[in-house]
Amino acid sequence: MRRVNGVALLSRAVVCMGSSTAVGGATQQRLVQAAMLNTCSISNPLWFTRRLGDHFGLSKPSVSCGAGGHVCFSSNATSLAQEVHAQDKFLPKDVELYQYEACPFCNKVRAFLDYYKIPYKVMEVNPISKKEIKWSDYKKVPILKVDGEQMVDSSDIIDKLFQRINPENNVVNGEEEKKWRGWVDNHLVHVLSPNIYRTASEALESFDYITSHGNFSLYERIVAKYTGAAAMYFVSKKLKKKHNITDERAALYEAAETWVDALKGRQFLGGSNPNLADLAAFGVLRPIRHLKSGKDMVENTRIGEWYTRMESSVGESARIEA
Ligand SMILES: N[C@@H](CCC(=O)N[C@@H](CS)C(=O)NCC(=O)O)C(=O)O
Repeated sequence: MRRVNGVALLSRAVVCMGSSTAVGGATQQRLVQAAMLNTCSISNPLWFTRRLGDHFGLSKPSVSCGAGGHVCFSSNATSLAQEVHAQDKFLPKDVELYQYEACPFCNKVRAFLDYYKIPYKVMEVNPISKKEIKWSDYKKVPILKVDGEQMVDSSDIIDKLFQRINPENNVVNGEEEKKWRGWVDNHLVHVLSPNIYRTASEALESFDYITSHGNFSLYERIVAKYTGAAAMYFVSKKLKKKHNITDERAALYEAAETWVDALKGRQFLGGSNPNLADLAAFGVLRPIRHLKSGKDMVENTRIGEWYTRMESSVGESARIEA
């Protein structure tokens, strides 16, 4: 039977539905290191789960990921309205996004590119071999190549692109926008994994989505779907504790309501048009929107109207054929 590096597969597959930050940084590093040392038959989900369990110690530090901009901005600049049409200032010839389809950080970058109508090619990375990003020293996704220049880390990528679209502005974020971009990376993303792997059927649904949208071989797809779902069902319970979540759905609903409250009756956090925080929140929620957790969230909270406004504001994908 073909043997694959199971921990690597799973750690990479799961990261993209919100776990990367939850199990990120040092812990993820350990997973990958462990993966390099251990190979196993991934036809053995119990082994798989146990190995994962070994590496998900609750005492391990949570690592925040890519909290947004470091630069200050005037409050007027929080609305992106005028900039949507400002692309005559930024006309890259070739934009390539190396990504996992279901990765929340990649989806943040996609939401930005779509909103700004910046045509981009998608290079779907195989989470097991990662051969598509062998050329890079950076081993995570997203990676954006803009006319040959490598950009990494979703928030940094967005800051850089935003600066290029608005070269005359030497400031990027208003305080409110910055705060909520941080909230997306440091809170909202952590609430997603316990929800999408909450029950066995939801874990299967999520892995069906991950494996059918990702760059997996047929064999990898089948094995990852079932072993991944089983393992993540258990791992998500640990993640819940780690992030002090008692009721994952309640936490998701609360996050959605918190977001709606932050809008303070405005169409978007940016006012009449989305700002970078709107795009970030929309980006990370987009992959779960049509899973059971996303449907529940829309049915049970007030977030649906904002989400629908975001869908029409972001519009069609700017993705072009690679
Ligand atoms: N702070 C980074 C986090 C990126 C990240 O953790 N990406 C995950 C996928 S969602 C990853 O590539 N993990 C490493 C792996 O798959 O091996 C960002 O915002 O871009």
